[in-house]
Amino acid sequence: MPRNALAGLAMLMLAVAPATAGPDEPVLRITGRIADGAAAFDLDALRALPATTLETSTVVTDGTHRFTGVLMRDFLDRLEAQGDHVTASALNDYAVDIPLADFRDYDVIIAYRMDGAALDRADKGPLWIVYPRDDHAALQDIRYDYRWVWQLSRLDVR
Ligand SMILES: Nc1nc2c(c(=O)[nH]1)N[C@H]1C(S)=C(S)[C@@H](COP(=O)(O)O)O[C@H]1N2
Ligand SMILES: [Mo]
Repeated sequence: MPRNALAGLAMLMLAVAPATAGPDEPVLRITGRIADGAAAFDLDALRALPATTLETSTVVTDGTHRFTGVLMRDFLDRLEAQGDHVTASALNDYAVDIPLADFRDYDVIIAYRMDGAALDRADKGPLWIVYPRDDHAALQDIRYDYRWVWQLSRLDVR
């Protein structure tokens, strides 16, 4: 294939792939009651924040896994979030309200890595809200299972 045809093909592929987040695509948008009204993070920006690792079982995987991500409490503090709950929404249009109290009471993370590998969009990624389920009996409950939003894409602070 001629060189300019290849270049054209590459441009076309970029143009028709809006659903695939590139390195600089925002993966998480935050709206509502935060200091600046709205914020967006790409994966590199999230990875640049202080990281927390936790090991836990989940209701949708076998055994325990090591999750790495940002502590939700610190993340929302950084954005000067105020309010009562956040509505967490996902790429598959799933949405659930999570009381902000969860993040004070528990070390909940926005995970971007599991067992050392980036979370794949086809497998709960690129972001997954992960609770330290194995550390607290109270978290081993369906009420909290709903809040483990995988394919997380938006937090609306209310
Ligand atoms: N993005 C997304 N996250 C989600 C859900 C969903 O449908 N989409 N289901 C929730 C529910 S109801 C539960 S019990 C857990 C596990 O759901 P699963 O078994 O469908 O993976 O994930 C939660 N997180
Ligand atoms: Mo569920």
